[in-house]
Amino acid sequence: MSNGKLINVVGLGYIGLPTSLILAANKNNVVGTDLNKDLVHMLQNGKVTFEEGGLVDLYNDAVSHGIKFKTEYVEADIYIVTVPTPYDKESKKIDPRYILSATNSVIEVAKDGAILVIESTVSPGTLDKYVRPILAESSKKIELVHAPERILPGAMISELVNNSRTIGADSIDVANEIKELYETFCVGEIAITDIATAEMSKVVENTFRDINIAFANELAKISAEANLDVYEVIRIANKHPRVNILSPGPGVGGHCISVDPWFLVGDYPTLTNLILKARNVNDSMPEYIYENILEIMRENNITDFREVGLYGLSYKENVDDTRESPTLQFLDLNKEGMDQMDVFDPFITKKVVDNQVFSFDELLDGKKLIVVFVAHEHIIENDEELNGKIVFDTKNRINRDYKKVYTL
Ligand code: SAJ
Repeated sequence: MSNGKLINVVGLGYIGLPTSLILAANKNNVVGTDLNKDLVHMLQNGKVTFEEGGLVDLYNDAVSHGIKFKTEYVEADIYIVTVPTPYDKESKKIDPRYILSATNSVIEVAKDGAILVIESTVSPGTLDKYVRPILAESSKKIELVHAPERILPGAMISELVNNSRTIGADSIDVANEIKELYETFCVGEIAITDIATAEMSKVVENTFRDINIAFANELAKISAEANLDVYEVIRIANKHPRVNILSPGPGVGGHCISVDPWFLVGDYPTLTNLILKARNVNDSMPEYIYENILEIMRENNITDFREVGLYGLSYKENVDDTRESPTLQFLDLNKEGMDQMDVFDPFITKKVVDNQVFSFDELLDGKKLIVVFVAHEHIIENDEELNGKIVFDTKNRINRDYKKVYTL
């Protein structure tokens, strides 16, 4: 691109920040906008706002190419909106407030003929229902595009470059202009389709994954009942050329896999039996972990919950995002003894739960049982610190030497 067009990326969170940086690092004129003054101030003063491999180097590259960070929207040719899309926990329907606010702000400052690219994941039909009517009322001609991202937290930069992408647009010319923009950094296939299909495919991708994780979790319960090692069952079954069973765990967290299926359940309640059941299976895992902890305590004559420590607060390995994390789901159960279990996560330096401690030594001190909810590189590399302990390794990743290890 870099044909003088200005790109305003709106929402500098887990998706928007890497996206704005990689666009700028690839010679696009970019302004990153976020309403959070502290966040913008950090970015204006040489600091990135979350942990992600390669993000600091990308930030420095983007700054050297002239990226600017502001709290206001600017007059631009292309807007890329990456704001949160929460859902209402009761109705399971999308809460479009941030999308609507971003769209209204874009209309205020956009050049006539600008392109509004919504990357945020939305439930199918959202852009037709909420965004198009606002654009239609405006005297400016603003083209709408939906380009959902597929990047995996923990591998964001490489996935931004290598993953295929979807461009949903109303016209091929607009689609090609945005395709060209993404091609300045993306080497993956860029598939062009209509907006509604782009909305549905994104939600479907994450729902597919949620169902497959639920299958692995249900298989863990069955194998435990059958006195079988679920990991050996999966290892053997996955040798089939068309079988790829995922990994059981303590639950499904994050702002994507645990959220997007609910968009379909909320919009199609009479049709989403399998999707709903899979959500229920995954949401049952924290309680299943608690039952296993009680069993392990009984078996090892541990009666004091203060002798149980929980490792991991983020929603998955090597990220600092705690949204919907299985550990938080577990603690939200408010079961007996949970308030006495220390919790530690090397990635989480802010206090997010009452009984959080801030060093691995403090977690280990006085504990007989350590429950591993998240297999960060940190505990894989420091497994010997667990020697002599009883370990409930819900991710089946910890070296078992010199430890009494339980798994799912
Ligand atoms: N999990 C399991 N077992 C598995 C895989 C994952 O229990 O075999 C758990 C993880 O521990 C975590 C949760 O599921 O708690 C989700 O983790 P994830 O790595 O599956 O996915 P996310 O949420 O980090 O990223 C997903 C990705 N979607 C797909 O893989 C289809 C990513 O490509 C999307 O861009 C992202 O959602 C998103 O933003 O939508």
